[in-house]
Amino acid sequence: MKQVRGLLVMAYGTPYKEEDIERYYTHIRHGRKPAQEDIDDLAERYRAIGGLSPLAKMTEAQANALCARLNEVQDEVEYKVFIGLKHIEPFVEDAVAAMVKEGITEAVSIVLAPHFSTFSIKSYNGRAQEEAEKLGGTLKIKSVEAWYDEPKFIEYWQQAVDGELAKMSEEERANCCLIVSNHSLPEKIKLAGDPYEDQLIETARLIKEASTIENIAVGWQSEGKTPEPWLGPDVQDLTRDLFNEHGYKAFIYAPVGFVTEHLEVLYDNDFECKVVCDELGVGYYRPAMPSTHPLFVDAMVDAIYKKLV
Ligand code: FEC
Repeated sequence: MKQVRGLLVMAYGTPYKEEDIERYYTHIRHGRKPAQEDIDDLAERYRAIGGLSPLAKMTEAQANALCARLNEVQDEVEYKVFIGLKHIEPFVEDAVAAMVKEGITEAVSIVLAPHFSTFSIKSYNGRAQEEAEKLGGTLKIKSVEAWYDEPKFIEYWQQAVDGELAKMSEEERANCCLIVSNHSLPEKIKLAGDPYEDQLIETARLIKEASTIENIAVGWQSEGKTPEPWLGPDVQDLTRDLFNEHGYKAFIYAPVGFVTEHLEVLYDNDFECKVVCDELGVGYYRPAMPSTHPLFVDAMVDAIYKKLV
């Protein structure tokens, strides 16, 4: 019988039903209940994208696709998948406990977010390692830290961007700009030398190099509702500034820090950025997110393999 290796797939998590919104948001705010106005605003955004986010279903589909592919490309070990979420059950700690309970001693973990930050990937990986230690240290987890430059990840986005260019009129194609973005984080991460911003810039550079797009800009989106300064420029302001400066006729949005359609893409891009484009009278284009595309799944397989050797 083959040895079982745990595959811990970690992701943000989303409310499963409307009543979960308050506790989910409270967890995001480290246990402090947000103002009722902010909870209502979030509930309204979920309603605007059809009630709830497709994220739960997609995280499961991505984790299963990754596990199936890992079992297809090798036959030394059998991968068994465990999903661990940041802000709702099954939490990262639940997934680690389930692996220990099954007697698994070796695992590899990956976060469904390509760019490293102390606020994101480091915190997921830290929680997983801490729980494994707390449960006796029998489970050893090798954690992938970042995969923003994986060649197949870039190839996915290159094809996606070129696919949008092909849909444009001649006039739009000659006057368009690609906005590559990630979730904003508080600006203070830069003080501690966090590589998050540089990694996004590098993803954007690699996409530009691989695709036929000529104009490209880097922006931030989905910033939190807290008073501290967040990384900018925000994608909506950036759209207006680029339009005013260059008179672009169309924008392609590539929110490469995310890996599937969910609230931050369906609302912050497809609604908020589209409103700006409509106001300016320019074309709005947003390619499909990677989700379970074979190139994307293989990019994660490659990142895992690099961690294991
Ligand atoms: O579809 C869904 O239901 C959930 C989509 C979702 C993803 C996601 C990814 C990231 N976040 C990151 C950082 C922060 C920080 C704050 C924060 C707040 C929220 C709120 C919602 C939310 N995030 Fe998120 N994030 C998603 C959803 N995020 C909802 C709360 C309301 C709001 O602000 O809109 C804290 C702000 C605060 O204190 O209020 C910080 C980062 C990522 C990408 C990496 C990852 O996926 O882990 C970084 C998906």
